[in-house]
Amino acid sequence: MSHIESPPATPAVPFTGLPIGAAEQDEAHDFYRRMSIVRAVELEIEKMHRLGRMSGSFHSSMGQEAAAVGVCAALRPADLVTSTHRGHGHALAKGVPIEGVFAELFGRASGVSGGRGGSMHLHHRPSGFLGENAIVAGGVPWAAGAAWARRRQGTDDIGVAFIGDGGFAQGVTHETLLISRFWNSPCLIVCENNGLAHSMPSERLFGPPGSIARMVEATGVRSLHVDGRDVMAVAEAARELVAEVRRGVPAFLECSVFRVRPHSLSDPDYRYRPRRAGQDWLALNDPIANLRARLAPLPANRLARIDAEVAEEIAGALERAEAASRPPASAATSFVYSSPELQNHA
Ligand SMILES: Cc1ncc(C[n+]2csc(CCOP(=O)(O)OP(=O)(O)O)c2C)c(N)n1
Ligand SMILES: [Mg+2]
Repeated sequence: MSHIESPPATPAVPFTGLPIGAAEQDEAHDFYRRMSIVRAVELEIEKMHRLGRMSGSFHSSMGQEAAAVGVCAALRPADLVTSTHRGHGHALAKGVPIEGVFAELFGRASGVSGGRGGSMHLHHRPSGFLGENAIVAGGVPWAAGAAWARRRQGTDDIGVAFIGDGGFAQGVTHETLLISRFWNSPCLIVCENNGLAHSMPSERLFGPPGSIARMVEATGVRSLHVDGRDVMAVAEAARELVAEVRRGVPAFLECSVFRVRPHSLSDPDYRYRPRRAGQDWLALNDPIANLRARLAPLPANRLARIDAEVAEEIAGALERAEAASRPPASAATSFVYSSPELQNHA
């Protein structure tokens, strides 16, 4: 794997991928499980909103699961991740507990942010998940600074900032890349290029998929572009870059992905793309179905077992999260200022 030639972001050519070899079977099944968890959690969140049992905003990462899971597969628990408004997948892939995510979205005290943050402010220090950030590219200097601090403390932990293509249009991303190189901050920026920043096509700003990675490469920062539908390829690219980042140099990874759902629950996306764009893309390119097909010729019961286990895990986590209590009114002013309570009780 190195530079993959620009897979189209919209609508993509059917994606097949190579069969998974024997040596990669265990890992691929693990990736399948992790991507299935992200998908199932977000489907449940959609359902809860439809039923009026959950409130607040929600940005689905359906179709982008392979980027989150592939990148986080290259990380250690102590590595630090920052994320975006579309960050459930990043959180879950980094190991944030499912029940804590659901509870957060239900506004329960047992939520990972005490029920105060909701969908766009998940954070969980014990998993190395510093948090999501609703400010586009706001997580970039955060990850770079945290990584730099860890390096000064003598560790080889790294920081990873997920951004969207819209995040690459933010000046702070470029400033952070430059200063990370200058200060040797071990920081990886992962740009999930889903072809749209809300309704703005990324091609209009940057050119075809892969252009973002090439722009970064031109600044002298090591940069790869990978097909974000292929979790195996993402993990391979991420591992290659993470190994370098751990030595104290920043790096950049562009993943071509696709946003299946509208920008958010309330977004009328039919105004700027065909009504069936998401469905049509998923039918041909679903990263989970694809991996399933690449694994299926071998023992299919192993996949069926994973499906059943994931369904059971999600159902249990959802039930327990919803049954938990809300924070008491008397705690309304907690967490306004920094306090040890903010460290996820760890
Ligand atoms: C600094 C800033 N400007 C604008 C917004 C409003 N906004 C929220 S999401 C979004 C689009 C982001 O696009 P992208 O980074 O590609 O992420 P995606 O939604 O595609 O995952 C915008 C403009 C914001 N949250 N923060
Ligand atoms: Mg985008």
